[in-house]
Amino acid sequence: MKSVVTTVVSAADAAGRFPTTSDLESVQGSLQRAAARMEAAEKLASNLDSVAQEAYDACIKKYPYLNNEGEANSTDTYKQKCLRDIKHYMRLINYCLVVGGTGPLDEWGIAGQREVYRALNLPTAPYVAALTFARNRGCAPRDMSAQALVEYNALLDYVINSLS
Ligand SMILES: CCC1=C(C)/C(=C/C2=NC(=C\c3[nH]c(/C=C4\NC(=O)[C@H](C)[C@H]4CC)c(C)c3CCC(=O)O)/C(CCC(=O)O)=C2C)NC1=O
Repeated sequence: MKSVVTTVVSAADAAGRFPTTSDLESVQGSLQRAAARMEAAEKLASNLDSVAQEAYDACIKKYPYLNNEGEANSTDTYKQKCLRDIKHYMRLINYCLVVGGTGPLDEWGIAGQREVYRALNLPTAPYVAALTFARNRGCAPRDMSAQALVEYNALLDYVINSLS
């Protein structure tokens, strides 16, 4: 599993050197943010189903044509898969918050996603709309502390950019 620590250590290792001061500073920075990330992970996990449901509802509201016959939200199976896909991204975000790096999203969410969606003829704009809704919905201190929200939003931005 990739984390901030393994990323820095394996990069130094591949270059045949010990981690530099700036390598160690980047690990230290990440560890200092760990408490905020853990808080975000915990709050997201306890609310993940409703966060995903709201994001799904918002994207279908923005793109109602998806409900038309033959479109990607037209059957019960498609609806379930759409909501499931959004949950996948939220779970991967949760995992990234825990490990302190984007490894889980990169490896399981983002790698190959464009090819998959193209092959299935799925538009990516609704995914962007769903995740952007979640990005604008989180509120500090109501949902989590300001620091935790920064960490959570940064990962949402990361996925949104990968799909935009
Ligand atoms: C862990 C990471 C991960 C992701 C991200 C993922 C996505 C993913 N979504 C899929 C399908 C699907 N995804 C959707 C989604 C949508 N319908 C809509 O109206 C919107 C455009 C969108 C929701 C925002 C639909 C309808 C299908 C089925 C498409 C088909 O069978 O033709 C498939 C094809 C396999 C399957 O049918 O289950 C994959 C791989 N799978 C993964 O393992």
